[in-house]
Amino acid sequence: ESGYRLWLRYDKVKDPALLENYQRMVTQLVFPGKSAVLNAAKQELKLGLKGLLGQDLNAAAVSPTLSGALLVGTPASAKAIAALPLASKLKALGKEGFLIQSVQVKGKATTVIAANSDVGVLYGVFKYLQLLQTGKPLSNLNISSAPKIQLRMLNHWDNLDRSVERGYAGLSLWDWKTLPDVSNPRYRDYARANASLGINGTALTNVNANAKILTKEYLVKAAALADVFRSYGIKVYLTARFSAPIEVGGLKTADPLDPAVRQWWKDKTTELYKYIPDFGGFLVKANSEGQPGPQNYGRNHADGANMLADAVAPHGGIVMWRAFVYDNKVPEDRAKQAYSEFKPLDGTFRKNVIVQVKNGPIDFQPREPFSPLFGAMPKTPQMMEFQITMEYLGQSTHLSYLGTYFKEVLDADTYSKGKGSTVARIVDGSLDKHSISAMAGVANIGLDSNWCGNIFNQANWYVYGRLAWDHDLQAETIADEWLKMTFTSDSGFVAPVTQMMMASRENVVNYMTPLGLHHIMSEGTHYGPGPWVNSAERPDWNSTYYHRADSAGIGFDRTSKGTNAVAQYAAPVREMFEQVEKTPEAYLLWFHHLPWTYKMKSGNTLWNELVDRYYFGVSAVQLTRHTWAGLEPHVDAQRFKAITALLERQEQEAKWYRDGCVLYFQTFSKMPIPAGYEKPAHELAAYMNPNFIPMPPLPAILQ
Ligand code: BDP
Repeated sequence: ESGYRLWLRYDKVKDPALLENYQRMVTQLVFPGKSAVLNAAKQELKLGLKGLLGQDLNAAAVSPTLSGALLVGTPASAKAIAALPLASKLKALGKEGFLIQSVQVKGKATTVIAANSDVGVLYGVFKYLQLLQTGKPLSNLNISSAPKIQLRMLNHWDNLDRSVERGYAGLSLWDWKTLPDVSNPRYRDYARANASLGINGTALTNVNANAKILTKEYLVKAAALADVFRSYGIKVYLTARFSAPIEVGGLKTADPLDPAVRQWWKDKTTELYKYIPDFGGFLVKANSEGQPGPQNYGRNHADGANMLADAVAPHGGIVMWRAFVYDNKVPEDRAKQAYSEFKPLDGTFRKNVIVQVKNGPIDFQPREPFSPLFGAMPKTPQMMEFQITMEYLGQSTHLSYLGTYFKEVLDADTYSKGKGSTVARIVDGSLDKHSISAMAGVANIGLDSNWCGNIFNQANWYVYGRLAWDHDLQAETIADEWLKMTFTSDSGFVAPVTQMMMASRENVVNYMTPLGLHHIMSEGTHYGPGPWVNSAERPDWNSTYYHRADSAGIGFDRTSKGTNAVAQYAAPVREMFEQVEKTPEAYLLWFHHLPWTYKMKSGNTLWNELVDRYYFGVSAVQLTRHTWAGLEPHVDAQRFKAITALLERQEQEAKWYRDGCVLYFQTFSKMPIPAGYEKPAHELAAYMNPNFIPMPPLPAILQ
């Protein structure tokens, strides 16, 4: 029980009555289609039915002849489906949607899984298996589902040497040395897991790109991966290093307006499509954190993106151009930079360019307000970039279910076109009627036996995929689903653990960055507290740049009296953040610098409230540990032990964040830690020592 099987375990249904009922409902498989994708779907369905129900069904019949038939396919691949009156329903489901419906075929009770395309069938099969895995009834089914977002992407920050930038789950899955000759079975299992969520694109390489990926040597390797993923409806994308024409093309410049450079990209792209005929397109980080880009030549982001867009357009490809930019000059407020650089370019991008925006204006912090760019460029499709790998939220050690985080951002109302202009509606393209829509999640997947470094982090991969398919789903529903599929359907387990998960991200916010604090972690690793960091290479890599604590108070004044970052938001969001009384306390210190004695809604002083939150965060983790300890009878020993050890570590580390931050901020507030709270174990100097560790290294079982 290493966790390798993820949520696709397919263990036999435990409840005998339910098993018997299911076995009666599934007696025959009618699945005549034979394309690569349909074969993958069939194989999955057979695997699932064998595991869950112990039934080894062949798929020989062309039409249902028994009650309890499962009829699967498209109207084109299965005559029996074409004969059913499903046309109008199917029409509404588009390219990738599916339906699962209880019907009668010549007097035989039949469940039909149908779609317009083979990949829709694959998604329907996974949904059907999920019904069995989560103990749902199989009678009177009337399910139809279609994705709200077209391109549902994982972004791997994987390097060609197999290291993973901000990866906490081992080496990269992509074994560039043995590709294209060796196809590791993991590639297929990776594709299965993604397809089960509806993820249909993967950018294989780090945004801090290496131009070598564009050479023939590597393109054939990427093509071998694309060959595996294709049967699961997944397209491959690559990161394009802007200076590639110089580095691997031998040109003197990478100026996007230079005809030779433009031609180089066109030729390179044509070559690429020879290897990967359904290549998705390029993902680009340019003029950000030292990466080359069009600004090196006095051009703008649109010049750069459009050049690549022109190269991929004849092949049907797209360009995902990132808005995570900051370079050279340190701005007075980094939170303003993406908007300042991109908003003026609205309307100047080609049709096949989509701007990829991180969820917040800074950088994947435990909590950020939504990026003001969302809704500010109505003529340009904008996609969401979430970070599934938990660079800033405790990496693979801390339990932090990100479903609540993703939902908080997607549900936020930008008011860009009045009330109801949620981030989700901008990202799904419905608000501004865009023809492409996309969402990306920075993957948390590696070679670890459990894929994600921590079994609970599998839930973040899962919830990301589910929300990319349907952002209206609730985080709690998804947690419940994941738990049932990953552990057990026993409510004595599912109910308390769902609650644990739902509270978990707020706990992390509390003991790391409560009340709108941000970017106060240790430098470089981004692990552990570091509010004292003040000597980084760039001022905006310093914690002091962000928290601005002094004897008068704490927080970053982004109101009109400060950097006026609030002006980047549409009214009335702008007014809400401008006025301290109206600003939700979760974002208080993001937008305001306030005195230590500022009176909070609770009646507390700001100082006492801050301390309360830090302590509350730790006690909530303690509670989580106790809850988990009582659940041993429900979980296999291996996974129980692994999670127990991680929760113990999380508690120690939560104290480390709490004590480091509280003691440091106390040097400014000069106010006491309120009575009743346990004293920090050490003096501030001990926490500031870069060699401080709260606990000895991880036990071997977890490494
Ligand atoms: C930051 C990471 C850095 C990434 C960067 C990005 O620390 O490793 O390269 O984001 O998104 O948060 O480009």
